[in-house]
Amino acid sequence: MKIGLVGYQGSGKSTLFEWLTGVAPDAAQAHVGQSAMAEIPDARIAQLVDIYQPKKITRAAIELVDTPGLARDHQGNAARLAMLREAGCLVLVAAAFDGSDAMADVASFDEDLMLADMEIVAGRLERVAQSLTKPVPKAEREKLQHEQETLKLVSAALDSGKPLRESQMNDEQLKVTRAFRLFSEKPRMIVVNTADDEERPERFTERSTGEMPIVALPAGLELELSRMTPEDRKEFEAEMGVGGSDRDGLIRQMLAVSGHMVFFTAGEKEVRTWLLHQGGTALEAADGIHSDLARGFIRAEIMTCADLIRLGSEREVKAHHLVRQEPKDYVVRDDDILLIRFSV
Ligand SMILES: Nc1nc2c(ncn2[C@@H]2O[C@H](COP(=O)(O)OP(=O)(O)OP(=O)(O)O)[C@@H](O)[C@H]2O)c(=O)[nH]1
Ligand SMILES: [Mg+2]
Repeated sequence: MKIGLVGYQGSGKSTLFEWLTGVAPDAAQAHVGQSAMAEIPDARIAQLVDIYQPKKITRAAIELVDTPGLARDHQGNAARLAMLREAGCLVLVAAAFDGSDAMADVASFDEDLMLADMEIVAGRLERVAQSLTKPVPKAEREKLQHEQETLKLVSAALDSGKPLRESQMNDEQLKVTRAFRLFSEKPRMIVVNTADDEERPERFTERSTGEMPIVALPAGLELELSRMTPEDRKEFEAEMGVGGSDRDGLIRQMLAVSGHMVFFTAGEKEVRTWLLHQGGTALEAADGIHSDLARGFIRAEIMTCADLIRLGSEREVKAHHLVRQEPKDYVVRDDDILLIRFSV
């Protein structure tokens, strides 16, 4: 699952990318963008490891994509965003140092997303219109006409300056727009890259909403701190009166904004977290592990991390009748440990 780091030139995208992934971006590749994985931290993993002493620990990861900086005059930005068509969410990195106005960038960014969408929609409308001038079977013609109608609505909404996530569309129309993976429909969050000596980061974060979470941190300083030895870091932090930002929390927030979550599998062989989209079922979870598990799915045996950690062993959880038997369509929850029973 991809998460795009986007923003205007020099806002600190590559700095944030390196802090979150530990991979230094290659300047020679900056114009095409690059990606690296960031493991999703979870404090529960260490507790499960204490219980199972597994041979192997595997954490689910998200793919972060560092993209070329957007131009403030909007020229060429649609092409720069193109590599993020498949991204599950967009993280706007907005500079708030050296006199930059981060919140103005947020507004400008929405415009760029809509401009990119307009290009995509206009291109498709042209092709649809062309197809309709030729003889096509009736069913195909009706499908194209429906698509044309929907795209015209989308185009009108974008023209009036309305991002798609704010447009009211019915399921049929959403099906059409989703296929195009339009940018102004994607969930997004903001990372305000503050100056090292920012005194009131709340002036940004207090504008945070459920629709658009805002985090503020000094990315350059964080990257420097992460390169220090723990001793040097402690000394530096005490001297400068700074404390590190919550890197783990930020990665988890990106995961949540993208509409995903993790579930667990646990045993003596391996303790592991897996990605699943929010609202995903036991069958989809099984399929994520291996398609054989989905094909031969019988049931999922589920306990929660909370119960296991509280009671200390699987045996105790069973003795308390806290292992549930769940069917294919069970909606997996954040704290669930799954064991999939299947037939081959
Ligand atoms: N003062 C200050 N400067 C920073 C901070 N973060 C990054 N910079 C500086 O801003 C410049 C750009 O940082 P990058 O991380 O390369 O920015 P970018 O968004 O990847 O830039 P492009 O890819 O060129 O668009 C560098 O000179 C950094 O040292 C920060 O938190 N504070
Ligand atoms: Mg960069």
